[in-house]
Amino acid sequence: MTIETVRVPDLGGAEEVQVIELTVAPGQRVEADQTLLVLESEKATMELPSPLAGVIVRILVAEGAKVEKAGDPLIEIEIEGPATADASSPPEPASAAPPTSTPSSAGRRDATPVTEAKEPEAEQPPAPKRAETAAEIAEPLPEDDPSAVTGSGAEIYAGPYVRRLARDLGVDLARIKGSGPRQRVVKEDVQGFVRRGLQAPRAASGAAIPPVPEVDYARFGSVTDGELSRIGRLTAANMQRNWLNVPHVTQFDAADITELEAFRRAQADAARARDIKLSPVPFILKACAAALRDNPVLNRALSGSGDRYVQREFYHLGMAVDTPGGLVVPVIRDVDKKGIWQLAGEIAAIAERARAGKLRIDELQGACFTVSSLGAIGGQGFTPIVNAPEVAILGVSRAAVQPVWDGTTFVPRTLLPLSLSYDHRVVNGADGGRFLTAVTALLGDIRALLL
Ligand code: CAO
Repeated sequence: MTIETVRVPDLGGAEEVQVIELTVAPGQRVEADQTLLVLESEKATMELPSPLAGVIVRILVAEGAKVEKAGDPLIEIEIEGPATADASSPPEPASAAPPTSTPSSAGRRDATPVTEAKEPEAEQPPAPKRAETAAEIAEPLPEDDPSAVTGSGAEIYAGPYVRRLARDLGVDLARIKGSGPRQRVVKEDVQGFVRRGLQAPRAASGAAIPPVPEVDYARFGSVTDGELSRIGRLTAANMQRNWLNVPHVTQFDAADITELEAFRRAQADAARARDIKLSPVPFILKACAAALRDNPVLNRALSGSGDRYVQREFYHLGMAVDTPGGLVVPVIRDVDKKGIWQLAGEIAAIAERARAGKLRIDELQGACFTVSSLGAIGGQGFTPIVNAPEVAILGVSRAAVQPVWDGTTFVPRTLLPLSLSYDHRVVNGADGGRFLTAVTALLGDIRALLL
């Protein structure tokens, strides 16, 4: 029988160290690396693992006891096999390297820091204002927030330092899910709780936007994580800004493009000769420019203060392009002044440059209105988000042949689903309705585009 003595490890110079939890009892069998007890200093909480498998013989410290110096005995274990040379020897003096979780060549583990914090004075939690406690400032965690807890106070694992910190800040530890071993609440959990509460918008007025809870999806299955592309991050910020600032209305209609499609097909040879692909998109841009001219409200931009507008007298249209890096919206200038072939050529060229990531900044600026065409991809309709300070955007879905009643019988017609979203601060429903009716009429009879 060999008795190993587990001793106080090198604590990296920490002065006040306390045994905050004993996780084993005399007579208990333990495996190598199993946590025997938890030590806590003002800087860190650390688990002390068993160096080898064996049976606990004696525990030489009590929970709450102060640990005086490195090398003091803590627990005796009867181990299977010969003792290791250094298992019972005192660790290096406090000036040596801090504890590490890397097993030594003998398979022995030193104390594992669960949390390593900066000096308390270097990272003080934000001080609560006036008589308010941090807990009063902090928003309650949503019930499905994984960091919210439902256990009673009696089940809370936290050391005296953390309890004191929580008490000083007015934080109820029962509301915090610990990140330490056995869900022990550590100093960083309390600080994070207070920080999140301070950063969260106050809900007192009822107007704040509640934050979306962070979910640990790994609890439910295998996951990987990744970073948004630069364009993806910009798009996310723009979409959120536009979604939050613009009161949206979306109106739906369908243009009968049977004749347009017949005309487009009839241009197949001419398109080949010009080496230009002729899709419905240039016709749609052209119809939008004409409808904007006749419905100038949709060609306005609202001032930041919201009490003035700018009436644009040009017709530069943004065109959403799906690229490998994300969504970009280059601008086709003076659409009203250009013919269908020129527009088709420009659309193809600018979409190609967008996909190659070769757009210039000025090619992304100055749009009055945006067209987002998902027609080549599919779908029957969607609600596009206005690209503020523009006040309207047209979503185009996939055209399909449908039976249409002509007064006597059903006839097959090619219908193009359109959805117009607009900023209801600037555009009234009647304005939107007139604009969309104009677009459908122009696409239904493209001869009107000549007028
Ligand atoms: N209904 C049916 N077919 C359509 C169509 C529609 N509404 N619109 C285009 N098509 C057809 C075209 O005619 C073409 O078919 P043919 O070769 O047989 O003629 C095919 O779809 C491919 O078109 P395309 O995508 O190459 O070219 P396009 O001019 O239609 O569109 C562009 C150009 C840049 C708008 C498009 O490629 C694109 O990137 N769309 C995505 C926009 C987007 O992501 N919007 C969402 C923004 S919000 O998240």
